[in-house]
This record gives sequence, structure tokens and C-alpha cells, in this order.
Amino acid sequence: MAIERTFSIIKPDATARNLTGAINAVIEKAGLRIIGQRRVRWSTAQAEKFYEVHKARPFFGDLVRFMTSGPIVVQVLEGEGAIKKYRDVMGVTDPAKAETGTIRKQFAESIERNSVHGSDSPENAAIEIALNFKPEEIVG
Ligand code: FUP
Repeated sequence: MAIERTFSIIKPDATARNLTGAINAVIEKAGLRIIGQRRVRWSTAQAEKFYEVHKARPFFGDLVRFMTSGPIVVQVLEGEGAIKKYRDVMGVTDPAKAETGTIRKQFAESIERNSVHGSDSPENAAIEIALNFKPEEIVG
């Protein structure tokens, strides 16, 4: 397995509860390196663009409102097989179904307020990193 980079978001439900450090501890314990990190608040346009693939889904409006409701922490993570590894560390979308020890099982409040995002493919990781980071902000 090669060294990969993936894009991560610590979502507003988690920043509101001061969970940035606790989530970063899980990420680092899994062997992923945080090589880019910035706390931001997205505009509606930014959230709509990021979640464009879900535009037709019934939860799209609520998702955009939630993702713009408070600060988020955008990150680039690097490591062996980082894309799948982070998906495993996050747990599945619905925290009620997530495995013990995963970020979503430990911290998420609901399927919407589920604490973290992680890219689901190498193609999407590259797109999402490019959308959120300048090359010089990533220091590997
Ligand atoms: P994931 O890749 O696990 O983050 O999940 P998806 O790409 O399927 O969904 C993206 C986000 O949409 C989720 F993180 C939360 C939100 N969502 C809902 O609010 N309700 C749903 O039924 C499904 C997803």
C-alpha cells in the first residue's frame, strides 16, 4: 500500500464541543500525520460546492445549513493507505451503526451531526484537497 493523502473535516458539532484535540488524537494514534490544518467557517456557496454530489438528496439543505453553522477544521492527512484507513477510523456515516473505537461511534450526535468527513476515493481526495488548500499550506 502506498503513502496517500486524504482530506478531512472536523465538523461544527465537534468544534462546538471542543473535540478537535480528541479527534486529532484518534487520527494520530491511527498512524495518520496531520500535514495541513486550518480552522475556517464556510460560506453557503462553499458548502454547496463541496457537497454538490448530494444536491438532489432530501438532506442537502439541512446539510449545508449545518456545515455553515459554526467553525470547521479542514485537514490533509497523510499515511499508508490513508484514504481507507481514515474511513475505517471515522466509522460509517450513521453513528448508531459505527464500530466501537471509531470517531463517529465515540463522538457523533446523529447521521447529520456526525463529527467528521473523510474523502472516499483517491480522485475525490485530490479534488477536495485542491479545493481547500494551497500547496504551500501542506507541509509533509
Ligand atoms: P460519508 O461519506 O460517510 O460522510 O457519507 P455520505 O457521503 O453518504 O454523506 C455525506 C454527509 O451527508 C454525511 F456526512 C452527513 C450527511 N447525510 C445526512 O445528513 N443524512 C443522510 O441520510 C445521509 C448523509
